[in-house]
Amino acid sequence: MDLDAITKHSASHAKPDGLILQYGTAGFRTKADRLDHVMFRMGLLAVLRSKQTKSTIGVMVTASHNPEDDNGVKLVDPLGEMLAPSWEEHATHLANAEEQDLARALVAISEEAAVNLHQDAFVVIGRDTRPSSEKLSESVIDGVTVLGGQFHDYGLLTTPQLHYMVCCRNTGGQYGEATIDGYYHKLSTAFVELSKQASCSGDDHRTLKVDCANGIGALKLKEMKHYLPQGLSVQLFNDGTKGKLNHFCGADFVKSHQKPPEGIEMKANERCCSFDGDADRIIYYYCDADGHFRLIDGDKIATLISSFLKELLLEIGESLTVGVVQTAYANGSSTRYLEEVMKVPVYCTKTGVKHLHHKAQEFDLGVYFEANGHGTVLFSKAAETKIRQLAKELEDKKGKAAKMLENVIDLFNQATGDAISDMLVIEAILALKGLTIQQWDALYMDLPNRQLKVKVADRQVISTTDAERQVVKPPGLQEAINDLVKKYKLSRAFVRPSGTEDVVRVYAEADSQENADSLAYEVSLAVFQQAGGVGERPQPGF
Ligand code: NG1
Ligand code: ZN
Repeated sequence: MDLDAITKHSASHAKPDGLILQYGTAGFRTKADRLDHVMFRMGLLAVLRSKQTKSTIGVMVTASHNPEDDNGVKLVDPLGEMLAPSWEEHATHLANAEEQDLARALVAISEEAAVNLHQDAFVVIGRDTRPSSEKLSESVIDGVTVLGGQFHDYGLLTTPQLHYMVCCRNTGGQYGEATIDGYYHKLSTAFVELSKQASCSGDDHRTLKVDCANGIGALKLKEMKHYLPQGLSVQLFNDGTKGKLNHFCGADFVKSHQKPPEGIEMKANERCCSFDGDADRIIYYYCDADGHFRLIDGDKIATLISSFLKELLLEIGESLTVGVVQTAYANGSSTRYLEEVMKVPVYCTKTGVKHLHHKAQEFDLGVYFEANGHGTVLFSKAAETKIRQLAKELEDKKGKAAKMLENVIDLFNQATGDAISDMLVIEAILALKGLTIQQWDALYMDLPNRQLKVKVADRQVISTTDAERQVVKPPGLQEAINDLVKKYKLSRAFVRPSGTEDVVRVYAEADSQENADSLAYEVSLAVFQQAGGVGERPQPGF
C-alpha cells in the first residue's frame, strides 16, 4: 500500500471534523454533502475486501427510498450478498477515522482480516439517479484506484442489478452474463417460458401500471420493455421526467401512508404497483369498485408466491422444505394465514433483509419478504440441482412442474430482493392462476395497522429482544406497552430504534383502523415519556 499517496488523495476527500457515521442495515446513509470522504474510503475498503476474498466486490451508491438530497453507499459481497458483519465494523472504523489516522486504520484492517496485499483486486460500481450520485461514485473510483484496484463502472443501475453483476462475475458466468443485456435476457427468457404455461387463462393482454418513484426503476424498465412479450404491457408513471425522487410516490410512501402515490391515474380494479428509489422494493395496490384504496404488501406477495411454490412442489412430489421468513412488521393476519391455512412454517427475524436472507438459507425453498415489499425466494443448491435434473429428464406433469420451478429459479434475483424480478414473478403467477388482483387480495384480510415515528434524544436507550418484539430497556416501557395493548381487541404493538433514521419506530395493529391509530398514538406517548422524547409530543389523529 502506498500510504503516502492514500493520505494525499484523502485530503481532497476530507472528512468533516467530528462526523461519526455507522454502517447500518443499509450501509451508510445521510445527507449527500456529508458523504464524499465515506465514498473514497469505501473505494479503499472494497479493494481490501476484494483482495481478501479473491473475488469481485460491488459498491452501490444509493439512498433507496430516502429523500432526494440524501445519499448512501453499501458494499456487495462475492455472491451478491450483503457485506459480512465483521466487515461492517471495518467499514465503520474506516469511515470514522480522522484524516491523520486513515493510513493506520487501513493497515489495521488489512492485518486483522489477513488481507494479502499482493492479490489483485476488482470492484464494480453502480449508482442511482440522485443528482449527487455521479460525483460520489467518482470518489469511490478514486479510492479504488489509489489502492491499485481495477474497476468497472456500470453507471446507472438498480441496486439488485449491481448484486446480479457481482454474482455473475464471481460464478464464471454460471448465474448469467454480467451485462445489463445479460440481466434483461435472463429475466425475460424465464418470464416468457413460465408465462407460456398460462395459455388457458384467457386474459392474454395484461396491463400493469408502475409508479417508478421518479427513480432508476423507470430508466431500467424502459430499457427492459423491448425484451418483454406483447402480452404484458407495462405503463410507467413517475418516470423521473418531472417529479422529485421518492416525493409523494414510491413503495415506501404508499406503504407507510397507505394511500396511492401522486402522479398515477387509477381506475377501479386496475392492477398497480410502486417501486422504491433503487428498485429493490415493490408494493401492489388497486382501488376497489367503491373507490377504496387496497394495499397488497410484502406479506401478501410472500403468500401468493409460497402458495404457488407449494402447488408445484406437490406436483413434483419431492420432499423439499419450504419456509417463510418475516419480521415483526408482518401483518398478524398474514402469519396466521400462512401457518393455519397454508400450513407452512413461518419464522420471524430482526428487521433488515440480511437477517431474513440468512434465515431463508436454512430451507430448500426459503421465501422471505419484509412487509415493505423487499424480498425474494432462495433455492438451496441441492433443490436447484434436483429441479433442473427433473426438468431435463421428464416430459410428464411432474416434468412440467419442474420446468416451471426452473423458470422461477431463473426469474428470481436470488442475490437480493429485486422489484423488477418480483414483479415478473407475480405477473406470471397471476396469469397462470387466472387470478385478478381482487382475488389475490381476498386471500386474507389485513388487520388494520399504523406505523409511527418518535423522536428521542438517543434512540439507543431502547434495546429489544425476541426478534424486536419485546423491549428490555428502558425498564417499565414493555409493561406500559402490554397494558395499552390489553385495552384493544386483536391487538399487538412493538417499538424499536430505526437502523436507518434517527427515530424510534412504533407499530400497532388492532381490530379497526381507529383502534390501531389510537393504540399507535398511546404507545408513541409512552415512548416519548419513558425513552427521552424530544421536540413536539406525539399527537392523536392522522
Ligand atoms: P429501519 O429504519 O431500521 O426501520 C428500514 C426498514 C427495513 C429495511 C431498512 C433498509 C421498515 C419498518 N424498516 O429500516 O425494513 O428495509 O430500512 O432499507 O420498513
Ligand atoms: Zn431500496
